[in-house]
Amino acid sequence: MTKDTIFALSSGSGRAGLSVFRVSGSMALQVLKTLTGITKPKARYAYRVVLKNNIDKETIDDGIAIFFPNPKSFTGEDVLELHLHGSIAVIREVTEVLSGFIGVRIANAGEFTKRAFDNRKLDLTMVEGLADLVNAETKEQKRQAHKQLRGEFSELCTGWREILVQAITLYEAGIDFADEDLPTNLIDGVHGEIDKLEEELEKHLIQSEKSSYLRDGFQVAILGPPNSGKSSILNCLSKREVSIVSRTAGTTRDVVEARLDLGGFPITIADTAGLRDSEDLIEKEGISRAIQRAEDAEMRIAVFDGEKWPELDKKTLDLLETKNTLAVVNKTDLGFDITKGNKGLIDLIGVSAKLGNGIDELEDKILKEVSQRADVYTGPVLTRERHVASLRDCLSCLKRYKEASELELAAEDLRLAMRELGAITGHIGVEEVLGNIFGEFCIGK
Ligand SMILES: Nc1nc2c(ncn2[C@@H]2O[C@H](COP(=O)(O)OP(=O)(O)OP(=O)(O)O)[C@@H](O)[C@H]2O)c(=O)[nH]1
Ligand SMILES: [Mg+2]
Repeated sequence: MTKDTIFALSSGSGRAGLSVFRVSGSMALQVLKTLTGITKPKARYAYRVVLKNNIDKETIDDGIAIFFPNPKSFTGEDVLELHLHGSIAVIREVTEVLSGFIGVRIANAGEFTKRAFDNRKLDLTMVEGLADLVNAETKEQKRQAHKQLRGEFSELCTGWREILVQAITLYEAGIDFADEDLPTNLIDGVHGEIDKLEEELEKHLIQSEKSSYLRDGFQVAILGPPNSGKSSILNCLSKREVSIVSRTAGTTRDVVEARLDLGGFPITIADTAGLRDSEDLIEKEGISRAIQRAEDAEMRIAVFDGEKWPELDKKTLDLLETKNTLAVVNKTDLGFDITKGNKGLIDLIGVSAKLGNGIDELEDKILKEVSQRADVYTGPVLTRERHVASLRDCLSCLKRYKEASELELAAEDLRLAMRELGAITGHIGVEEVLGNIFGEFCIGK
């Protein structure tokens, strides 16, 4: 059974300078012929064309047509790209005309990429890299997505799998020639290789977990006494009025978040309820959420109230005992000297959320903390839970392998470990994960 030819608007919908339609499948050439009269297109050549309606020969639009003959195309099928004007009327008419061809229909979400996967143009990790690239908000996220799309993680998995394939081959030989003894030095050699592999997988899991903030955002929590200006600092950093600012102590109750891009890193900054002893149930809940958030965050900003200088709030001072906590005193515009009476807090920085003074320095300190961690690991990061789960399962198979009492059992554990690695790249049956992954794409991808 031949597959339907699919098409979609691959650029964003709505009014724009350009709209790009992509058509993939065996009818792509026929569509080109009918709408433009070009019968033998040069591969990947940009033709200036006038698109005419196949029924009344009225002009639909003019633009560029490029034909990518299979298998050298994104999907591995014949692909036609039409670059037209980005008007709503053009988009509507082209959609209508393309749907009118027999065997041509609108693509489902992620269907182009699914075909690329089916035709082995991309493996699963690359598909995920593509989804990440499309969704990347910051430079670092984009860099990581490019790596994955280029296949760096997939190569790593293939290398690991290769080690297991060789080990299994040796075991199979041992099982087939059970009458003769398998030389113990061969088995010892396999043990050694598996030990090394285990070590590498563990190292990769640990290093990669450290970098998970690339995907989820680096978490920073702002804490301090009521009225110290925590919400004002959040608004300054995010350059928006995200959080309510008022003279009333205890204004912020819930955790208020803003996402920023600092030097290419995604950062989530959380403003929290002021720390104090309170009898108010809602405020109490807010304070316990603040403390929870402080514990979960990778970095904390402890804000002291400059209005009370040099009195330093005890609860906020205690925070400084926790790792990665930056001490900040706000309201320097009130004109006090932060070098006096600061109780030996050398790393204290003064800011004024009101005037914006010192905010650059605060940003630099946050960025320094993030980039220090990013330098820890430059290899491909495990960007998905399923990668982590498969590597963990692979490791437990390898642990079982070492305890196996018989050759057959040991070989089976190696095979299961290999399956887990294969599941990451999609080289073995993983139907159930496919739906989830391709569902992340919108139509036209
Ligand atoms: N002079 C001066 N006043 C400031 C500064 N930053 C904030 N304020 C004032 O301090 C008061 C409290 O500011 P908020 O940002 O609401 O303080 P908060 O720490 O979020 O307070 P809670 O949410 O109640 O815990 C407001 O009246 C602000 O206008 C500053 O840099 N200088
Ligand atoms: Mg507040």
